[in-house]
Amino acid sequence: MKAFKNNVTKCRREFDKSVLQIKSEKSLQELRNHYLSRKRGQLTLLFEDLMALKPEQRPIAGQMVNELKKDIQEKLQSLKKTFKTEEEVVERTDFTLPGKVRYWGAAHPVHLFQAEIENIFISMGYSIEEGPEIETDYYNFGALNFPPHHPARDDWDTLYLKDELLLRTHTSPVQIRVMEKQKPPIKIVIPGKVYRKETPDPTHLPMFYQLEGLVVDKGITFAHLKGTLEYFLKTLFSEKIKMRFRPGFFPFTEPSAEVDIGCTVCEGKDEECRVCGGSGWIEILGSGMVDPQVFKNVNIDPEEYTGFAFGLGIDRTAMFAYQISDMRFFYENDLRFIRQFLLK
Ligand code: FA5
Repeated sequence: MKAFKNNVTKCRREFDKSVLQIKSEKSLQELRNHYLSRKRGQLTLLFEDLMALKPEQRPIAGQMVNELKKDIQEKLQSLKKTFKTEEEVVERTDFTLPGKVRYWGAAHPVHLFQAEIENIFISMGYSIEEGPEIETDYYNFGALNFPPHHPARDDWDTLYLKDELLLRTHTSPVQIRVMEKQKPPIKIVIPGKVYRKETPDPTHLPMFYQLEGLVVDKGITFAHLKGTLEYFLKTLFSEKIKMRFRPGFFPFTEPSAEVDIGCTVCEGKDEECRVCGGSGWIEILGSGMVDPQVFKNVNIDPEEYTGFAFGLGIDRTAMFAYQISDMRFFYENDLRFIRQFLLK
């Protein structure tokens, strides 16, 4: 009986020592198995030993083991609760903390601006067309009245691909594609990306957006071109916008004109303005009356029909509308810059 009593005391001491080492739920479970497992647990062994005692000793011995078992169970139970509370602390939501801000993807400012421009033309009865960014020499130049080796081709710093293919340098080739399959009356705008071998600076990019306009019908004159662009720019900017038509040259329009607006960045007050170069004016589009040769190239009779066309730089116009001093900001992917437009 004495040896049995010693075993119970030893078992209790060892348990008390082990319990202090417990740091995780896993080690708690291991400790439970070590003492309480039905098969080889320490208490099961003690109960087996008890059976070897004399019958009159067994009740006292049984009481000792049961007490030990109860103590062990209680300690394990309270330990388990501490782990639970720690876990719950981690899981509980603290509603006083500031929330996590999740940003949704959104349209790019240049695309938002493009949509604004499109809507003005849609309200004037125009429809929208698109064309490929990889073009043939014929559509980008030939059909637009640029003879081979003509010096005018040098003005378009072209990125050539292989064979007759190139990255379109303007949206004008889509004029040809539309006139080939559609007979007048035609009243369309063509937005899209264009590419030029240019070094980026505040007003030039190697990839930028243009919006082409084309109107072909009987009796279309330069007055229609002028009135349309004036209405468009006043709607886009304001009634007060300063604009001027300047003689220009494009092989596919005759006569041709470039359109400038008053510099919205310095308002003509800064002689060293990096945007207008101190002139107070900035060019935003090229335009003109469709050259009769272009009509002949697409089998439209120039004696019967006349038309006007224009090509507007979308990024460049956006820059002035938003009074941004450098067009490159649009493509630097700085969210602090981009998000300002989403809040508009
Ligand atoms: C053209 O591209 C002609 N296709 C426009 C045209 C269409 C004339 C129809 C007549 C009839 P230009 O190269 O000037 O023209 O470009 C037109 C506009 O694109 C410019 O006024 C400017 O707003 C914009 N632009 C030109 N080059 C760049 C550039 N590197 N970066 C950003 N915008 C540019």
